[in-house]
Amino acid sequence: MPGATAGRPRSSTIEQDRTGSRKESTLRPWTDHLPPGNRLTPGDLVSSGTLLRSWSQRWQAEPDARLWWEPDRPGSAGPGGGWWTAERFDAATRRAAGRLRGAGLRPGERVVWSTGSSIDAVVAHVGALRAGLVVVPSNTSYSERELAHIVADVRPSAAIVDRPDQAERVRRASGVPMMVIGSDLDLPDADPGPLDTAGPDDPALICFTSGTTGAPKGAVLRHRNLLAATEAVTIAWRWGPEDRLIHCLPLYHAHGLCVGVYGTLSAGASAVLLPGFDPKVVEAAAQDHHASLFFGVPTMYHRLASSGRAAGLRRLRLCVSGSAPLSKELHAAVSSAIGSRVLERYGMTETLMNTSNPCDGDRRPGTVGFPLPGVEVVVDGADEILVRGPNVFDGYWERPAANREVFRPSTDGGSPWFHTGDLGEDVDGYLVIKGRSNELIISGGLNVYPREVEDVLAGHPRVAEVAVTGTLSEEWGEVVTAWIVPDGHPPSIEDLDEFTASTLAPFKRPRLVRVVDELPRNAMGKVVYSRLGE
Ligand code: MCA
Ligand code: AMP
Repeated sequence: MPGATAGRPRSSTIEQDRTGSRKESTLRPWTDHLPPGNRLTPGDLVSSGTLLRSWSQRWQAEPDARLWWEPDRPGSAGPGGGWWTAERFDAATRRAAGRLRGAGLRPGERVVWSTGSSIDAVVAHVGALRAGLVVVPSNTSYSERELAHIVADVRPSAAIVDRPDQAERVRRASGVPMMVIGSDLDLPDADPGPLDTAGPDDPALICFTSGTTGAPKGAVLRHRNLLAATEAVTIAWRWGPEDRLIHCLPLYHAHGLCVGVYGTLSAGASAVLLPGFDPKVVEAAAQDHHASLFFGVPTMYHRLASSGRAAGLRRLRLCVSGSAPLSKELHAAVSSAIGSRVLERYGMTETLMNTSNPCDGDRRPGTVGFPLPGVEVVVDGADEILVRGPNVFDGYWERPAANREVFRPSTDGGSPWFHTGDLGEDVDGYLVIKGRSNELIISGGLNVYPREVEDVLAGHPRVAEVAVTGTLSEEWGEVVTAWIVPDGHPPSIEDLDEFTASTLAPFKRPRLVRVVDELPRNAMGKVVYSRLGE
């Protein structure tokens, strides 16, 4: 079982890299994240079995607890915005599970879930999990080509979407008749039967994440992975019932879903669920709702700082940044505006949260802290970050070759290590991310794989050769840049936008075009990315 770790945590782990060189991890031990006197063991992290079981017990015990607030949605058929109590959420998710079962969906079947941020969407998601379905979150901006890949790969029985154009796209992408359901689950009520029966080893989510081959792969996350990762962050960040999160991240990525939504429910806390990110709305919500937590990607912090609204987060207890590197300059600017140090952490779709700066203690800018409870992290002799623990997935959906590549046996007889592809350094017990072992571009917290964009652009009639890189940007971290050897008149950005409209999500489309006579290549004929622009 690749994801499991047993026994007491080690403060030091020795591991061998692929070339056989050995390296010792001296990162601070995960026990340093625990409150004084807490004697947690890795087994405790997963002792409640699944998130669903612990949530439903909590909802029954505290039915009046406030869970979610959402603004009034103009045009919504459902009840206006406001607070959702645990009792109401429990009942709504039961009803949702019943409707999905009544529609013929059975435990273990896959359901694509591609929605904006709303309570309806959260209810549909949790209802699907309660019915034992495997949810496949999918970015709402994916084109028909990107959706078709996911649909062909996981062969879902249904899709839950919240926009008519999205429904149309899913229908066309599937190529076969498939049930497409609105996120309000406007289906006949039915007896849900037994709920929350999924076990710790059952798959809960299949999250697509791009691979170096350009074809996104589905990371299968089991219920025990979700539970271990959620418990770890709630303990490390002292997340409790008094907390209130401003949630403005998309729901279809692990950051917004597995940290924002699951963490809120596990901590018995509450969240203000915003439909998107707008600095003015975030500032107002933080004040109006006496929020204590904010989670964002660096682009959000950049926009908060440059709009002068970061100070609106001053009353918050904790502001967390992740998904992409937070520069020391932005860290300093935001920390001074909010009056406390931003807490930076490091995660991945395949592993959920790996390391974090401490909630109590020294938060070091430019670092992502040290392993979260239950997680083991080492930097091997090739500087690659390796991870194992109960949070780590155990493979991509139907991709044995890729799984052999990313999981390597350990030399200590323990679980195999997951090779993250991230390069790191241990600086005085804190992990510093130095880059990637491949050419991944991170734009606004979203991953873009150059190969996928290159493959699409190569089909343009006036593109003879193309290479794609990221260009540094203060706001986005990196912006997608296409280096083009034209065949005739060079295509403009607008030409490329039009050309990629039905094939690439907007965040993957080039923002800059550089026209060149030739691409720098090595003796093998491979493009040397580092020499582009020389
Ligand atoms: C939107 N656009 C983007 C991006 N987002 N382009 C490049 N990179 C992006 N990330 C496009 C829009 O489609 C639009 O295109 C144009 O940029 C301007 O849109 P704008 O309104 O300014 O953008 P926005 O809608 O405000 O979005 C910016 C955002 C968003 C709020 C930063 O990208 C976002 O929510 N990012 C967070 C992503 C996230 O959750 N990542 C976690 C995955 P056009 O002009 O053509 O219409 S990583 C993860 O989950 C792991 C576990 C982890 O560690 O957290
Ligand atoms: P994803 O595959 O979308 O889950 O993105 C995960 C990747 O985001 C990681 O492999 C890292 O490269 C990057 N990442 C996440 N958090 C951080 C961080 N705090 N600093 C730098 N990179 C990060």
